[in-house]
Amino acid sequence: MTKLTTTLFFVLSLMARVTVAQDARIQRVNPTNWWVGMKNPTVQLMVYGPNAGTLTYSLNYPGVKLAKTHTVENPNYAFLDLVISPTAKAGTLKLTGKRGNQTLTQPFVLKARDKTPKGTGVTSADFIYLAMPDRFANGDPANDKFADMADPNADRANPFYRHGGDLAGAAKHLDYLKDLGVTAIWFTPLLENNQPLTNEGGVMRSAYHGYGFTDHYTIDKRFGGNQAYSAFIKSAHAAGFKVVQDAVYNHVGINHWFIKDMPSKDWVHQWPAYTNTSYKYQPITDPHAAETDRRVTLDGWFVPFLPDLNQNNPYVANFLIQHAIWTVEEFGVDAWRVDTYMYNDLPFMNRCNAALMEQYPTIHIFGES
Ligand SMILES: [Ca+2]
Ligand SMILES: [Ca+2]
Repeated sequence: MTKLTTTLFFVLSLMARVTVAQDARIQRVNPTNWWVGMKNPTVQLMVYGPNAGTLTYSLNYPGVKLAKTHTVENPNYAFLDLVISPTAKAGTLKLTGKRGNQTLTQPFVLKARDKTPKGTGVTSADFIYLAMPDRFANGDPANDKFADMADPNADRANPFYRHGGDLAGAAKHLDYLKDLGVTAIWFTPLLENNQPLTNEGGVMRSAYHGYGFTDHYTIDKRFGGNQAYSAFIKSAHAAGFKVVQDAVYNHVGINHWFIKDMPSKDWVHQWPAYTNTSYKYQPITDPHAAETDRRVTLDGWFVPFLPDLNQNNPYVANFLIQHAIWTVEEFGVDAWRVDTYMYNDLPFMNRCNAALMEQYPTIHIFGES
């Protein structure tokens, strides 16, 4: 190439790159929907996509105000504070994002609250049956494994692999649970765990236990997805059962979509070198404990593939609290079991529990210790 054409080539490729960089897209909004008539009128939307944080947002919907847009380190995120007045009607609002001559619109659904009881609670009179859905009953062999998932395996002959159990299988065995005298069903987590096989204790194991969320708003398709959970809870309620959800605030799966492109470096607890939690409660309960020991217990990672969320980051805290409320409202969950309670930031837990109980005063929350 001549010098001139070489220069022209570089200028053109630079322009092409600049044009690409200017394009913004919205790929996700979390929560995926909200409701009118909630006790707390505000909801913070996490908007994600290439350069989604560089757009100027607005909306025009009666009774709903965009109070504030927050941007963070990563230009792919915007956090939008919506205030929903008690007079707002259910419907689909359109978020508009503008930058230069680019305009994007993103629908966001505000549902009406249905009248079915939610957060009714469990008591010591209940007989709670803990089931691991992957291992309980397989109602649909077609959803046992998917080639597009990070762990595409299912094999009942291998104790470390998924076995194909699902919500359809559990729904078919409500009579069995009834016969046992069970009154409430608690599943290990059902949220998507699109995690690869991981080395635990020298053995490659699947995430069939469910404690490594990779998308808070999706029930794993190997369990039947969101529709199967709604359907299961409807039939369980109709048969007189309560349903307890297993909540994990402390950590997520290393494959969580927001871990792959974090809003900010402090989204999770970072250490100069990998630091595991000590699994010791004494530094949390002992008023004379050393601060360094407290930090290791609280902020060390549960295992190398479950990053420890920083609940002191206000966007992380809002994300988790809103997800809890969304889950009870969306699915009609009765009670709430909190995983690894003591490894969470305890003032955060108090705020989170208070927010759930403000909306659902009869809900019961119990924690793992
Ligand atoms: Ca299955
Ligand atoms: Ca922690």
